[in-house]
Amino acid sequence: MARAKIALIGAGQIGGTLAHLAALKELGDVVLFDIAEGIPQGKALDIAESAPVDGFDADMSGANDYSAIAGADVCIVTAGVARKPGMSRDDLLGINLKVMKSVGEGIRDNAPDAFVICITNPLDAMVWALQQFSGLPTEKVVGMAGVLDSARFRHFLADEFDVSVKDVTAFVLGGHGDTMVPLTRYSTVAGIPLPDLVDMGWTTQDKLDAIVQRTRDGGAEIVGLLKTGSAFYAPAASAIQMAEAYLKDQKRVLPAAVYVDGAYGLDGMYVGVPTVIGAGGTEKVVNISLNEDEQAMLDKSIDAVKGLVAACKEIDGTLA
Ligand code: A3D
Repeated sequence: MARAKIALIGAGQIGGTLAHLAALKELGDVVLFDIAEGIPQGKALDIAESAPVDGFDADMSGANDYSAIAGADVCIVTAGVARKPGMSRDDLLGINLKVMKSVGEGIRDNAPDAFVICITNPLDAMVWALQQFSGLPTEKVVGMAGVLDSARFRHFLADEFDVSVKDVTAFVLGGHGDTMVPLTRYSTVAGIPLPDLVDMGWTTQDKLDAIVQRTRDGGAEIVGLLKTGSAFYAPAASAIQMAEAYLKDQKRVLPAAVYVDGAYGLDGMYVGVPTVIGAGGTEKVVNISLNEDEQAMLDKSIDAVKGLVAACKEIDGTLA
């Protein structure tokens, strides 16, 4: 069987890391695409030259023309600009919306059967715009945020409890932003929910609240340290997990920005919820029951995403 083809739209910090991870995991042949001349070609060649050392078989190429992504099975989109200190994700909206238009059209014309994973911020609005501009089915266009946000939550929890990250599961709902909803009730250490661990004296409610806030601010913490850009290792690892779930029909249950129509009382919008990812794309939305507080936090997050989508429509009148 022919190898899968993975197109990476945007060959910046995340794009380069995605290419390296996809190659190391032998997920398929990789095409890096960018408007910057030489960058995708240079990164592709550099990674190809590591293949004899690491021992992977994957063709690596770079391009500045959309024809190079023809027939891609997966497209991962990081094209656009990233945050600098002092900027919110929402500050990126105007610039990145224009980028989503050209990327969406490029995918529509060259890789209409692909599973598309958007990473560009502000995530929930950009994945919506990308689906609109590309015209691909909603179950084939998804946003990466929840895997990263819950990975950050898991890392902080494992640190606090001094246990393996492998035994910590975490649940994050809502938009990718300051209003995201880390759900402690559905987050566990080896199946034991976090509120029970507070009762067992493993941690305190105050410490847990601080970890929840640190998770919400996780992106800004990295931006503050790096100063010249935003996180890229963990975002890339998270998107690769989603791409692998699709390519290998793993039916992974992962939090992601998916088009929700019906569940959670929503009538057609992109927001972060748990979803099953397999060969059909986002095959199912997992509709969990929320208590009053959780529902209120989710509603606030949904309102923030709706505000961003409305801003997109104001900027680009062709968006319905
Ligand atoms: P960066 O290293 O700047 O790479 C972006 C690349 O996009 C650059 O190489 C640009 O040349 C390229 N580009 C710009 N315009 C176009 C275009 N029209 N067509 C093709 N390529 C273009 O950024 P990065 O890789 O660090 O981050 C990429 C995006 O991911 C940013 O919008 C970040 O805010 C976002 N991001 C999202 C998360 C989430 O969890 C959702 C996390 C981290 C970063």
